[in-house]
Amino acid sequence: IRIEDDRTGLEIETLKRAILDNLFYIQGKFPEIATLNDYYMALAYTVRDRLIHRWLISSQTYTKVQPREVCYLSAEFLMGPHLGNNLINLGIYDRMRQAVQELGLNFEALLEQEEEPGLGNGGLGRLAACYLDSMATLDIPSVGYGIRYEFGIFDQDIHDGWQVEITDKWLKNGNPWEIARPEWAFEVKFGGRTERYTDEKGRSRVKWIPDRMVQGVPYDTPILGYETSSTNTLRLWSAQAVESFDFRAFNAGDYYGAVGNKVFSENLSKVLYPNDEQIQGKQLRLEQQYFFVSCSLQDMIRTHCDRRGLPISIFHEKFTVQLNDTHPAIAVAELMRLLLDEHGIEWDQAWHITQSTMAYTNHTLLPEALERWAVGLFGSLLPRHLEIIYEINGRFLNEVRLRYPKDDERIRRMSIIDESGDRYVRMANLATLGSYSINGVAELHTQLLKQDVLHDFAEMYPERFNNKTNGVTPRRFMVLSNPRLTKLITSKIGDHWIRNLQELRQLESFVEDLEFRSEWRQIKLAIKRDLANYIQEQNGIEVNVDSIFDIQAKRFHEYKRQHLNVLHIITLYNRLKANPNLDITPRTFIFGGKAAPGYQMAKLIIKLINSVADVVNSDPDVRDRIKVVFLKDYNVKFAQRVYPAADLSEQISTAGKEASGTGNMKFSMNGALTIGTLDGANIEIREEVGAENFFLFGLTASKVSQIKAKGYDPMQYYIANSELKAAIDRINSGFFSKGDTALFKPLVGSLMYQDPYLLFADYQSYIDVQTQVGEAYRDQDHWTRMSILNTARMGKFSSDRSIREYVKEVWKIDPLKICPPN
Ligand code: 26Q
Repeated sequence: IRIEDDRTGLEIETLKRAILDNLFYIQGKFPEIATLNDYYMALAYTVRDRLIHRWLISSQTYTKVQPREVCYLSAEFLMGPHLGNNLINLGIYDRMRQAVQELGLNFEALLEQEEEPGLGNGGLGRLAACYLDSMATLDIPSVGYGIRYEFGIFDQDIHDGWQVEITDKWLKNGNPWEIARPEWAFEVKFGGRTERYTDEKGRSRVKWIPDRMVQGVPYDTPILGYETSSTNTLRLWSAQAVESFDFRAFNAGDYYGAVGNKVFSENLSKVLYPNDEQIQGKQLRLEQQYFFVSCSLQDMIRTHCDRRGLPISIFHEKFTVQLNDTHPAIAVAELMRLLLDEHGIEWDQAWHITQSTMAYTNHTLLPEALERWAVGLFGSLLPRHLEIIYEINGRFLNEVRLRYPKDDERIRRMSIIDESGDRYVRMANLATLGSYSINGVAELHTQLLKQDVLHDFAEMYPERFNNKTNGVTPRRFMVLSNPRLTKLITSKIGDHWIRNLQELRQLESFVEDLEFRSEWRQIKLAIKRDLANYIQEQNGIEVNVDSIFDIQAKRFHEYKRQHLNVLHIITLYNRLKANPNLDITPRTFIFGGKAAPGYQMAKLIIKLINSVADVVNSDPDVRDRIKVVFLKDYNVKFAQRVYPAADLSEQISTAGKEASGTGNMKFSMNGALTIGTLDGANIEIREEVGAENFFLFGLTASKVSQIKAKGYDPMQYYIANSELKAAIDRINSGFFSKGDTALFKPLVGSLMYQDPYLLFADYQSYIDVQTQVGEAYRDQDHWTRMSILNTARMGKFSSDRSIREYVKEVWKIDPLKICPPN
């Protein structure tokens, strides 16, 4: 017999031996006293061992072949748990389950044990994670660069209906997936001043004399693709004090000063800012951005020049940088600085290299979410970068003047510096100007981007603008999260759909198969039962698994309009109170999501949902026809259980506000129907699944701007619509707040007098279509057909398709096959 190596073997006996070996030698425990976490760690190391060989071969191959690579720069990577995903991508999920069970352990409990790395807020961070999976799967040489936050997105608890934030200590039990590489650290400078000098060739150069310095230490996580050996790197930077600085202060006798410097330095990567879509201009945030961008660019240049021995002049031929929103946009100025000041390259060549390297993805049209930094703050932190930005801007505006003479308004709009009041650096303008490609994340979003936020740039450089509709990875959001559906699909069409999601189309031919429909329905029911049990345990609420599971799970924001959903609930409640025998289709309304800690209105909407839940769930008149559930602490791990359980997915943002949405895709892939507006990727989802399999309501984006331009008056709707009025009055009366009429005033007041997201204008249309949903659900057979067709037609929304488009149309990179270890 042949005995497999404990670190690489894939047979069940080998896996069992390896787990026990890691328990002994890594965790240092005998089985008798090992905790669940010890076993989780032993299992995780067993999986990691099997990644490492592929990982080393991958980097060795990249060093040898010197392929063109993409570096995905993102302040957030919302990875979710690694264990299950790595087992899927290694192709040993079932075998490992077997091995674990033969050791007498509970496989599900071990998967559940992993603390998720929540290093992101929501869609943007999760998109970066899906793209890493697809880049590895498609054999694209790539690196993800970001920040190793010690505290990720906060954990959410609910006290008396209110959100309470708890620090996320995700590293408390150690992280088996990362490897620290202190030998590859870089220094990052802050503050101080610049000096001009003449170099040995007599050229005028600039030196930056900082007043602080921080070290960035890389922590690497392997990212294995599905059914391939390509294993790329997620490299996250952790801030550490620079030793020499400590010693200087220490030698001068200033021990406390030295320790203070250490504290300052390590603060940098301490915590993820929990805001999405609303920015505050905090200095620490800019420090974080510059910190990880500088480390990443230095790392690329070192790889290029030192490890590969290539000239800096062809940097842009070997590297392209994708900027995930403007959070890393300082990269434009930093690469210029490195080329000019550290490598002595002339301006024009440096600008050519920079502009040929950077590509920028925009994720938002909301004006309040566009990043800008006060010039004073910016200049005191990054004096050299401000000089460089002024120079870029001066040269650029000269071109604009040549092209559009005497158009001062245009100059003001296009300037990187906003001078309309206090002066700000506009990061979107910097990113746009510094990039060879600028893209939006859904067709509508790209169109509005070109029409609106970046209109002048799109007019001047139309060829640089393009659309890349978002996608999500079917490995995590179907195979891993929905094993039952995966098994059924695979039994009918084989398993190639996991790599080529368009093959799901073959399911269309099973729509007429009665047996198949019945299996489809039973699977959805079984998954709903699981979620119902969870709800019973967590919330103490009993829900009817035959009711419509109507789910809205996403960050809380007024533009996403969770409160429109609440107005529907209250409307149904009012109808039931008025007519206790009303025959309505039973529904379970499920919400999940976090609010930014400083966003009072979003927090008040959470409180409203929980207040309505308390009343509705305990009112005997309702007779269990409607239930309202708020599931706390919605994160990636939990989302994987939620998407498969939905009958109805709520995608109800005001048209023109949601850049794309990606949760909408995850729901629909798992057979939920969507109720949604013509916003973001909803439009394209509806195009794919067919209008007859999608519940559309609401104003279009152009109608929304028209109405706003004419002067929108929500009060007119309130007066004219008795059910809307009754719903609002119900909240106002204190009915949901134990008589406290003040509690929801800010929310109701905002709706009645401003309603910036047009809830009132869309209310009736929403209610009407919800009625159609209720009716459609009664025909279970027809609903099942629609559900199957949703899954069958979602192939476009695989992140593999998005990445293929980036590769072909933006990055121009060739795939590089990695030889499997023998
Ligand atoms: C910026 C500056 C300071 C502090 C925080 C931020 C910040 C952080 C995160 C701003 C925005 C975000 C996140 C934005 C986001 O998630 N946008 C979503 O991106 C998805 C992927 O493209 C889209 O599908 C969503 O429509 C979009 O809202």
